Amino acid sequence: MSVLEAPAATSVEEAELRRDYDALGERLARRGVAIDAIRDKAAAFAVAVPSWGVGTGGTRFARFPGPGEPRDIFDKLEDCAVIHRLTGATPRVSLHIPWDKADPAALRQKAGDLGLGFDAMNSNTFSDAPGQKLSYKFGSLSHTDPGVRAQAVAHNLECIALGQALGSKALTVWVGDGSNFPGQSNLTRAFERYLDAMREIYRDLPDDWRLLTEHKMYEPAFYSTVVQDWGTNYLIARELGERALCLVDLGHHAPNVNIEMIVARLIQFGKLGGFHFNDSKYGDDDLDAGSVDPYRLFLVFNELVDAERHAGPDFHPAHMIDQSHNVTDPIESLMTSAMEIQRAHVQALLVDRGALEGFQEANDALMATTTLRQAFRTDVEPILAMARLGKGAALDPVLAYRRSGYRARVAGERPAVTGGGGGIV
Ligand SMILES: [Mn+2]
Repeated sequence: MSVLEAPAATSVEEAELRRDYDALGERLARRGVAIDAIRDKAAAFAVAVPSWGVGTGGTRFARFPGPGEPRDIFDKLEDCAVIHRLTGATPRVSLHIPWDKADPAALRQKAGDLGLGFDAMNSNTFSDAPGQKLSYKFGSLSHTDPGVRAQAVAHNLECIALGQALGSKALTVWVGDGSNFPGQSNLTRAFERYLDAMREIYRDLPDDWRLLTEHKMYEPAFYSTVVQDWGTNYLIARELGERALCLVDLGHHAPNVNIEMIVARLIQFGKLGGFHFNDSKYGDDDLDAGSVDPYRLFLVFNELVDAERHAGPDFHPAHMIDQSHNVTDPIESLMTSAMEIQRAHVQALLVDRGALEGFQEANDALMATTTLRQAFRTDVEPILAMARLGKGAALDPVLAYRRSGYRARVAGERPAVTGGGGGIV
């Protein structure tokens, strides 16, 4: 088994970090912020890693696998463990079925040995599994054929059963259902069929589970999708019941859509279930979180931190990464993204909420937006590094990973793979 331990910080590194941290602490104290409390929240922050993210994703055109690609879910869990050991921020893995289907006892054993747990289960009715009786070519939960719908429902129930054996507490459902031509599908009937199928799944959802539905405006269907936007997603959650919540994948919106406002609306009506974090420039690009527009990521967390002040104990939206890595080492991208998400959270914690509310009440637009930017501009790296130090993670995870030689080692153990499917969801 390939396990990587985070290298201990040298005394020089630790002393330098302490000086940076103290200097930042002094600045924050002048703003009335106690840095240790922020560090503790940073240390408690967690985001789940997608099992499909540790392999090279590829695009619709090609896939260029790197060395040491994981061969199966057990290799994937080892790579996920590296990410968590070095960042201290990713204790759980989100599985995709049937890609990760395996004996639950073996999965539990492996994850336990690696110090990992399982996050939301993801079903797959957007592609045909080998040996599958009926095809999802023309849809799954909304298909015109009741036999296909029944097969898709049964698959989701199978995901729940496996998740229960693994200690998961949520099922995420994303369907590629939709149409490519005007007139191809009756928009109302398709949504009715989808809702009826989802009701069957929801009926069998364990009492302590959440059902997360994920909207996406286009692709693979390019004219219409059945669950195309947050409004439809909200309708689904409202129709199904209180344990049905909306999942927001940052890449599943039209360019320039105000995602933080969608987040605020879903929070206000108790239907925000969680996130698939990534970044994009044009569409569902699945780029690394915070790599293109870190300010947007910060603005999403600004809504979450604001909501936490008023929310009850049930407010704990799921944090998951959903990216596709084409030109980087997936482990490096996932570590970097986990830290960028953590950074956005910490920056949002630094917003002077009292001052912001005062400026909003007084209609002082300039000072209100300046208050947000003051928090966003704060270099919180010493806080993140100190949180990692306290957890025995690496001060500089990417540097530690490169020095470890992990990729070269697993490349020797895992035969090179060619081609293969994507995993862009
Ligand atoms: Mn997603």
